[in-house]
Amino acid sequence: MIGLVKRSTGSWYDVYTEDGRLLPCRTRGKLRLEGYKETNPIAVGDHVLLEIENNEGIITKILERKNHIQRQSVKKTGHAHVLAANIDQAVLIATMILPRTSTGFIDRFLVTAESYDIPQVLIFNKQDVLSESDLQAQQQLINVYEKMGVRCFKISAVQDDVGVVIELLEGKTSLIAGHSGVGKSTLLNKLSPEIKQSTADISGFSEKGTHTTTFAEMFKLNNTTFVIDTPGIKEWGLVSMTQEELSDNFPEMRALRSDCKFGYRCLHLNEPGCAVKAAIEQGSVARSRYNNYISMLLGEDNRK
Ligand SMILES: Nc1nc2c(ncn2[C@@H]2O[C@H](COP(=O)(O)OP(=O)(O)OP(=O)(O)O)[C@@H](O)[C@H]2O)c(=O)[nH]1
Ligand SMILES: [Mg+2]
Ligand SMILES: [Zn+2]
Repeated sequence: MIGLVKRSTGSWYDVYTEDGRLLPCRTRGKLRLEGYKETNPIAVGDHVLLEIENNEGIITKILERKNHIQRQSVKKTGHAHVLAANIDQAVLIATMILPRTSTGFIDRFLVTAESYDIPQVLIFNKQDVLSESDLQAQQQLINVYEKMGVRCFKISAVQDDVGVVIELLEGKTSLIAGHSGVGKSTLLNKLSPEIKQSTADISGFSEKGTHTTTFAEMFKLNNTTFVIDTPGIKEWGLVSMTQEELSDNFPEMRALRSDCKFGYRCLHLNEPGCAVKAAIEQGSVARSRYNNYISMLLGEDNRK
């Protein structure tokens, strides 16, 4: 029987089965997926083979992944943690305040998803608490990201009808990510009466950085629509890629690469005839994107 991993605690798993059940499962022995070295061999979203014994499943095999998204362990142990497997889109919930999401964090997230060929969406939450100047700063960001083809939405998960989000998720498996306290679980709870994730109260999350959601968990909205709530992420460690690969994961820079005099060897630093540098002067590549690119390239502050 084939199953879909809904939740993993490391020692046991909740798995949706083909015949519509939700079963607690264990593994027998050590399972490894060819070519992976991460801390968690079975991830949320994995398709697995199951044997069923006394209403409990035994996972006997992890089926090949369509894709996965992982981030480097912040402790730099060389380990990577797979956040989820087999996803159709990566949705980042961002907030201008309470807490503030930096463009560095947004860009690291987008670059990572892009490097796995996973389409990205940005949802700016907490519209109800934004001042006039927050709204302006937010609009500038949205202009930057929409121009490069990332869909952006503005919502208040506590006040709005979230129909637009439901539409965006329909028929897909979506990873929902973002800093702790941005409202991931609050939003998901609104999508279905069956989702009852804990959310922090206003005082709870703000300064202390405590995480309310501690495990990634997938929820089924209907037979073809799944969402994955994830624990808040403080820092986003970039997975390793070569210096030349990095700017290819900035779509607006990738589009200019062949116009650079040095082509694929151009790192868009101080090379002559660099089309990216020219585009920044003309305003068609955002300076914030370029600055974040440079900081990732030079490995400065690489985990923010
Ligand atoms: N004002 C306002 N508060 C919101 C909104 N969305 C969520 N909140 C509040 O923000 C706090 C944190 O929300 P959660 O849903 O727990 O945040 P989370 O992203 O799941 O956090 P972690 O599970 O720790 O990663 C709660 O007090 C929510 O009520 C919003 O649109 N506006
Ligand atoms: Mg949460
Ligand atoms: Zn260049």
